[in-house]
Amino acid sequence: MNSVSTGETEKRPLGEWSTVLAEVDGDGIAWVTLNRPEKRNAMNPMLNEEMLDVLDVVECDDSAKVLVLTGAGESFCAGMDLKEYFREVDAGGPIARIRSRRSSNEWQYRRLMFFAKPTIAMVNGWCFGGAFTPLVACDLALAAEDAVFGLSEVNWGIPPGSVVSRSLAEMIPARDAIFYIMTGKTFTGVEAATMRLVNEAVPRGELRERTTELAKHVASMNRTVLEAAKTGFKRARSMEWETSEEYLYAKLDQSIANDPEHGREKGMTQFLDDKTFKPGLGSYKRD
Ligand code: ACO
Ligand code: V55
Repeated sequence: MNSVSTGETEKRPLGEWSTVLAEVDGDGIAWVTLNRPEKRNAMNPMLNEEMLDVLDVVECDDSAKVLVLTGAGESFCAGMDLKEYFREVDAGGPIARIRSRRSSNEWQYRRLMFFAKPTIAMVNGWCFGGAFTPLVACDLALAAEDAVFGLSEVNWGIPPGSVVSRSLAEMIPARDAIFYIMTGKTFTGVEAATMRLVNEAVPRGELRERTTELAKHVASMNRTVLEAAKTGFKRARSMEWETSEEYLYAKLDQSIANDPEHGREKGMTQFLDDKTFKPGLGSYKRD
């Protein structure tokens, strides 16, 4: 998978980074490509620092409606960089480790999980260890059928650290999670879809096209509502029922108040008065 245009609309760079490629296309899709193919896109401290900046730029750029996270070459992401993130940071002492962990965790789940725009992970190949965190943090995920996943930490003499195991617990059944965490065995994109780690697995040759189709769909939707809907779901998961009711109603009212498109009002008018739209047959007509 490379980032060269394949019949899609023209892409504009969002900035210049040494380990990440970020471009936005004419459909409002921000393609964020982890770009260390010679190291299988392993996450080193430089990539972690740069991703913080990339996420800021994509979040603030008005032309970007949806973020797609993928990897250059044959790999999605080979996890943490064993040399630069573990060995070299260890040599730098305890403060170096704290700072390095901070930028890593900051982008991989804190920023990505509650990103202000919809996010899609496009798992084009290898996905190991630390890569599960940004994968789970993305709202949606598609994988190549032959992509290979693994919690390889046990092979390196460590249990999964950071929020890797927590991320798995959020997304897949405990039986599957514990099996792969304890054995370090690999599984394919097809198996990842079966255990619902990804929404769908598609043949490698169709992955970009299918992702573009899904990304265009969410890019065309009401952004205020999507942000409220996803944040509502992700935050309410860990709340008491009573608190979640209160909170989700607050999100609903906030969404109505903040929606410059007045989607609710428009939809109601189109259904109740004009009788020009039925939700089961498509979305309401925007201006
Ligand atoms: N950290 C550092 N370097 C890596 C990593 C990594 N996680 N993964 C790959 N590389 C480097 C290799 O050392 C090699 O570097 P070199 O060319 O300087 O020797 C280069 O990337 C290419 O890797 P190969 O192994 O030659 O590529 P291949 O296509 O044969 O295999 C694969 C790819 C399967 C991803 C293999 O590299 C691999 O198993 N990597 C380790 C994956 C892993 O266990 N990650 C989890 C780390 S622990 C954690 O994330 C918490
Ligand atoms: C992992 C990831 C980390 C880390 C230690 O198992 C282990 C993965 C994202 O950072 O600091």
